Amino acid sequence: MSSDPAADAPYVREEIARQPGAWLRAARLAPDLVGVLPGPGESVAVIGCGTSWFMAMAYAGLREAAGHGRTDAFAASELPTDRGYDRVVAISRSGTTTEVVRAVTSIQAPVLALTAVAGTPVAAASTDTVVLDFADERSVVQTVFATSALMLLRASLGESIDAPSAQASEVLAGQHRLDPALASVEQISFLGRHWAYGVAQEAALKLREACRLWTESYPQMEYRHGPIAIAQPGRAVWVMGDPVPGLVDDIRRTGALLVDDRLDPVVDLVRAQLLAVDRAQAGGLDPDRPRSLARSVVLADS
Ligand code: F1P
Repeated sequence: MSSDPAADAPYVREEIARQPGAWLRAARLAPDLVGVLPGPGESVAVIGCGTSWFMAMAYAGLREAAGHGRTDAFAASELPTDRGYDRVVAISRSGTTTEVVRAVTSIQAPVLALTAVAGTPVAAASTDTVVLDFADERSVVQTVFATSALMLLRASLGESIDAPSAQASEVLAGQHRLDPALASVEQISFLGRHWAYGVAQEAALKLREACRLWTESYPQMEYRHGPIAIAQPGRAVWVMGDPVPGLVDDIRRTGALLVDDRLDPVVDLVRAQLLAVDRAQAGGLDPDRPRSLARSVVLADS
């Protein structure tokens, strides 16, 4: 151990804290990327793996809701190659993930790569590359790269990132505190609607990766179709974004702890990231190096 406590802090804590500034920086890139980022009316596929796939899902939901055109999100390994998309957006922090490399090399459409590292195999196989090097990370667990990529894409749809950035700064300054009981619940189900479902998936993944918590994630309206049977005292249900009518009452009846604070879903994700790191450290785990994970999954040729 070092005598400087900051030197022993996991990298991911500093990376989480960098998000409000990185989001603004990413958003400022959008106006100069017209013609590179998907334009209105284009039919678009967005791909990634793990965290990057969940950011793809969120962007796809937002872009369609904004009326910019058909936008489908796929795990990179599931991208159909015969649908005639006008453009593919590939999100990959490392730029080395095998499934993403395979997808971008097998598709005819122009590909925009959003990555943290220049000169990688994903960048080499793509038509255009935007490098968010200021959002690269040392932790295996992704936070600031993924959310900054999403904020760039949100900005490209005409959204201002000022409000979510300010709200995330409040979270990092200790406002919008979570119920302390979340430190010890044995299970959390994250619920989201439309684009927030992608964010809910990412929140659940963050807790699985960093602190090995049992988490699940569902579209809000799906939750009553089975998964609600899991809810009970000692477990939690976390609604990201605004809940649909009646859902909160149904959750309360289960006795599960309810989180329903109606923040911007990506800001709520910051709270989930912090909870994941807190729980990891409380449990003696290193949140930067989750069991069985690597910075990217690079597979042997098969
Ligand atoms: C994505 C990925 C995630 C995983 C972990 C490491 O890599 O493999 O699936 O959750 O955080 O990164 P990338 O293609 O974005 O580099």
